[in-house]
Amino acid sequence: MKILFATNNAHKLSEVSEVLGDGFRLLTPRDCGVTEEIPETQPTLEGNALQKARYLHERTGLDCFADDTGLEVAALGGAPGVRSARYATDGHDFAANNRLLLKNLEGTTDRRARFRTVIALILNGEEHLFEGIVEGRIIDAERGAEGFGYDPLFIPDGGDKTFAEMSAEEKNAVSHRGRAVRRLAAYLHSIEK
Ligand code: ITT
Repeated sequence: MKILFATNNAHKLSEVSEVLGDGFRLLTPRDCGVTEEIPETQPTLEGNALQKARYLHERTGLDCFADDTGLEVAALGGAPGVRSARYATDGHDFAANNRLLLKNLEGTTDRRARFRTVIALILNGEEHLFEGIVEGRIIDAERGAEGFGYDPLFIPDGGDKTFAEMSAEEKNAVSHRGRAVRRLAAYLHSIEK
């Protein structure tokens, strides 16, 4: 099955294609001639995921899906949440975001946090949402070089490695995105029959 993934994030693309496996061929916006930044201006993950998927669907007419993800930190009232990409600056500056997160948590003993992914799928003109959550905690200094974004600061419950110390396979097995994508895949398989 051929399906368009509305992302400009290469890390996400490789995580998602690994979980979906050989049965799916993922197209990118660039493959379809869309090279501009896809707008994400909504106040919720659900709103942004739908906005990205609708934007591409309107331009290409193809079945497509988008993922919007946020890191929700308990002691910060759920921040950075939907603003995770632009926490410290207007761009996607992972290092600056991580520095700001550590600064805002200085002296805080409650380190609980979770990643939440919402996937919006538009298939045959109909919209569907899938969610994946992983609970964990924020450590006080970066560890590991794999993954992206806040991965070097996040340890999922039940282990002691950060996401950035895990292989892609290990991260996908427990991550927010892995969970959401397995739900998406189950749905796509169920309607293929
Ligand atoms: P697209 O919108 O093009 O898909 P993006 O990087 O803007 O890519 P999001 O808005 O979904 O993606 O993600 C917001 C930010 O959250 C992202 O820039 C990272 O800093 C962080 N993030 C998302 N998924 C993550 C993950 O699996 N591990 C660590 N950080 C992540």
